[in-house]
Amino acid sequence: MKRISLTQHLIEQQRLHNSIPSELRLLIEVVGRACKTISHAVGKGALGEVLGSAESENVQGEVQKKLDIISNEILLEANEWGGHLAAMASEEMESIHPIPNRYPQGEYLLLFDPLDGSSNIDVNVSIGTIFSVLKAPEGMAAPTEQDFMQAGRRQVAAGYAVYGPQTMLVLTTGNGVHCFTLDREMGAWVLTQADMQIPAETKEFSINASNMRHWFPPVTRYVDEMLEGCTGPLKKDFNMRWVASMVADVHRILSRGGIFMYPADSRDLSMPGKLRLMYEANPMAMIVEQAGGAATDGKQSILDITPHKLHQRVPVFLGSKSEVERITRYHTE
Ligand code: P6P
Repeated sequence: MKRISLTQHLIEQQRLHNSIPSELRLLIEVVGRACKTISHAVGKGALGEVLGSAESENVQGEVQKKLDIISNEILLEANEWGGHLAAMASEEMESIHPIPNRYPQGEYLLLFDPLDGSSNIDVNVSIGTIFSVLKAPEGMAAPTEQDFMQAGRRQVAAGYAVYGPQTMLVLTTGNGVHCFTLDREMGAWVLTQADMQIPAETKEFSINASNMRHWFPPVTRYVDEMLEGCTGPLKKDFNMRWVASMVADVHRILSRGGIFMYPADSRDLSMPGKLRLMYEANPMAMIVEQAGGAATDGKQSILDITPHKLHQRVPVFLGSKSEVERITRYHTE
């Protein structure tokens, strides 16, 4: 494959599809640069005094890791001066972060989970940054949380960086999913896979099986059938993977197929599942659908859900289309 940079890719995509105005291209390049800085901080580990927990909790009531806060700050500082954004929202911040008055306000809203999978930071397992881009409503003056309450179908871009053996950036602006690898010597994102496609069939599923006793019947039926393997109705054996880092699990699924599940369960009906709609489920759902896969909450496409709260949770079933359709069918039967 011809090795082109993120910038050249975005400019060529703009010529092809007229879907990446210069302000959006600037936004994506700024986020890409911020992810390089996060990758550098993450890569230092103990040498950079960045491991372990901060003395604080986030809005989810989760203890924040030092790198959660560092990554959040990196994204805020990288994006607030460019004039392309009206406001930002983050898993690590209770309310939205309007662009300070000293900077020009742009037409985009940026949402992110600055460092997803942070329970894995201190044990050197892959983690990542997830981001979603919406357009600010026409005529919006001072941005409010309500301006962010747009269905995932309205995202103009979505992506993630995965900090693993390689640092990679996976991106969609609505015309396919494209993957870049960080060339550390040049400090540049280089296109290494265009038009990623998720295989429709798979033999691999991802779920935290320790929650099995809390699952609702459709999930229990679906997983039981996979565990029965070639002796059961599916007549083939399956494999299980659970990294407990959504970015790592989704990247594997994008690369070789699979189904990722974080269902609601009987423990707390007010918190359906663990993953957040606006900056985890929605961006990953756009990426997966653009790669020929599917993403539902068990009933409908995640991208069609009308959001009500910035940090609302949603059950997630995403990946190989035939498998997502089957477990969704089990929920509606
Ligand atoms: P559990 C990480 O904290 C995260 O939000 C996702 O990245 C991951 O898929 C999930 O939670 C892991 O949850 O309950 O298995 O620890």
